[in-house]
Amino acid sequence: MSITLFDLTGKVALITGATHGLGQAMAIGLGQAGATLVVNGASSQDKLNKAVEHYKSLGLNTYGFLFDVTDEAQVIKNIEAIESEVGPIDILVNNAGIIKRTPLEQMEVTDFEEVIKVDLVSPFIVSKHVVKGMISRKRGKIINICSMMSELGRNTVGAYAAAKGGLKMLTKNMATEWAKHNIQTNGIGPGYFATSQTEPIRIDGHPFNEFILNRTPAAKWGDPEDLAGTAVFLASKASNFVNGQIVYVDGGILATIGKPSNET
Ligand code: GCO
Repeated sequence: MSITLFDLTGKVALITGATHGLGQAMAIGLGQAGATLVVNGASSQDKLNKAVEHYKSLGLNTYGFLFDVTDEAQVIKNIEAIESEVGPIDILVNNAGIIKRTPLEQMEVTDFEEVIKVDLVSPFIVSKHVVKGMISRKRGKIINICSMMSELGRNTVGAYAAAKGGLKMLTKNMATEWAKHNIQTNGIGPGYFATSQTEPIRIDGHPFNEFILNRTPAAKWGDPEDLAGTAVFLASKASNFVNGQIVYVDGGILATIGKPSNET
């Protein structure tokens, strides 16, 4: 098999929320496959600058753009700037997301709405404005970062599950509407990974840590690097006839009903 199937040389990849965590791990994978990286952050210029420096220290051609992915005016302005300063966006990874862990009956409506806005509405906003160029060029790759919560519920993450379940279906609809333009839209559903987002529920001795180690057939938390290969696959020629699929990188969680805690 020709390795050029996975070669991203000459491609421009925009990854939202890529200053740390899974977004950063996927961006590094895309960069190491040859893509020019455009990394987005929303919270601080300093954090974004540090991230861009880290990417560059790895020898990756990287640009940083600070904008709020939920603000359509900022999205329009920055996509125009990216396409004029860096080049047409070939690959879009909608990774930016937040989570709020609160029992539904105690959750403020404003908090619920904020999770939906960042995790579900922003992928729509960014994709709507990136896809215009992809349609005109008759090619593009869109990757939406879903979750185990695209398929399963869990106590206290109801807003996040609603958003990520919606993102799974939005991915299928993007695929439905845009495949005729040679644009492939798919999702990645990470399992439980060792990141800052999961730190509060991963510390040694936390009941959830034990639960996940038991619930995951691979019996470990994922390493963010474990996501890079799937991101490269879905961003490359190797997936040119793959559309509307959510690839779960979960150590086997969705494959199993689980086992009693005293069973090895
Ligand atoms: C949680 C976790 C999850 C994971 C991931 C699973 O509180 O259950 O943070 O949301 O981060 O989304 O796919």
